[in-house]
Amino acid sequence: MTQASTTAHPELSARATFPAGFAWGVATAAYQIEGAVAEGGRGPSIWDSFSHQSGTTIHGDTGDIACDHYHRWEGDLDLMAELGIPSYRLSLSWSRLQPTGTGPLNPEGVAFYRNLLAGCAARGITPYVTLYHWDLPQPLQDDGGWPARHTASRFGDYAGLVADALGHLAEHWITINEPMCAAFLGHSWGMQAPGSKDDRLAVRAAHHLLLAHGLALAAFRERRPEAKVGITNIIGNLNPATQSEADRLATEHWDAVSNRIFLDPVYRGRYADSTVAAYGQYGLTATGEGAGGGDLVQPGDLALISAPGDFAGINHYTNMLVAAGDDTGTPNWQHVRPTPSSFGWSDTPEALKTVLKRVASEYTSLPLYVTENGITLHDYVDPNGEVRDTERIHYLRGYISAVGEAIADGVDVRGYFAWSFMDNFEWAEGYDKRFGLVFVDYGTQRRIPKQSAHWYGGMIAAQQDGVRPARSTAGATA
Ligand code: IFM
Repeated sequence: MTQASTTAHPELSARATFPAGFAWGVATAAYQIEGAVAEGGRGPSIWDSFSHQSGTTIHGDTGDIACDHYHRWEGDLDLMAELGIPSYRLSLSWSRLQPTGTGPLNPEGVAFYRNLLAGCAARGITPYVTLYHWDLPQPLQDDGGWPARHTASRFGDYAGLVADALGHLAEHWITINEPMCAAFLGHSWGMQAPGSKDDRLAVRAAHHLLLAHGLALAAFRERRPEAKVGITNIIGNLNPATQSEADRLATEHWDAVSNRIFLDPVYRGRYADSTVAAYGQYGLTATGEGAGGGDLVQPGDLALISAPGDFAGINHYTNMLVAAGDDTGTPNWQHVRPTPSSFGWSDTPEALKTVLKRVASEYTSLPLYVTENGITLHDYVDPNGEVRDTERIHYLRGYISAVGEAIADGVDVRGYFAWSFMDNFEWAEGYDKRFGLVFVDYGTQRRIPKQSAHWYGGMIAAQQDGVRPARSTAGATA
């Protein structure tokens, strides 16, 4: 690990410390910001199809225009640089790069991302690139989607082509963002694309998303051995609602099917017994080796999935209390109160510290990156033209302090990416939820940095240079 910085920010915990070279950034994802869904040779993705079906998103919102980043990316990168944000996690749209999910890459798509990544470099911004953030090309969905094993192979092929075409433009590559959401929110809960409600499909999708990670990692190792590659998982902090045995078991179950199902295969090379107990009925086995294997987990899969990566990406938002459910066996959970967020999610930074310590002590000694963390609020532009999101500043101060304290306690965390750079299309919640540090007036596409954006830029400057924030952050200490 690199040497610890001695610089502290007056508004962070006095115990917080960050290593020199710590990556301070913001994050976005292609479908949430790009728009231009029918331009540049892009093909349809499952999110185009899903969001255009009636009743799937709030107000029928779609990502057709989103933040129009496809046309405004230069201004967006300029703003990022002006705010003093040195690292940017973005995702590539698979269907922009490979419109049908097979065959050669689309030259216009390659040019777009080449310019974007070169544009980052020109502004001194370090890109962290995600290969898959939920926008599967629709033709691959028509051919079975993630529940079909061959989709993982298609992803491995795509990753290899991307490594060849763009691999030299970024050092850090994230294979898959939050397989939990892609598998379960998309195939079991029906609230995200493709919208199925079938646990069997979700479990199959989960395994194939992990296999896709393994294949993409192998493709990068072969073609870009210098690249640093990892997967990003969303990890919630779970505690039993009461001391009862039933609530303890419900918490263990929820952990098995939301956290461990993705952590154990990648970092321990097998599915946990508790996960197999829950999903064996859908064909999930611990390793796929030996007797009793089915067609889902096959010999060799876990070796690919658990091949050593270079870092572990962690997205964290939720801190939940889990209670035993009814006789269907489905646990009940609720977010720890109070919940200032407009999603009902809590502002409880200790939870992130707990998650970081858990991953470091139970799963991996790889460097950790917090690849997403943030809060959605009812932000608005006030009569002075400002967006005073003091709750977001409070949230960031707490969570960033928690990361710094985890580092002080010995956890090797190398970066923190606020979700999100700007307000964007929040999936089924459409434009109703605002996670950005920058406010987007969707009607005019005007960008207005919120107070939190200035606070974050000032905090980064102080970490890097020992300089206190130049701009007043009224309300920041409220
Ligand atoms: O907006 C999403 C992002 O795409 C994935 N992680 C959670 C964020 C907030 O819901």
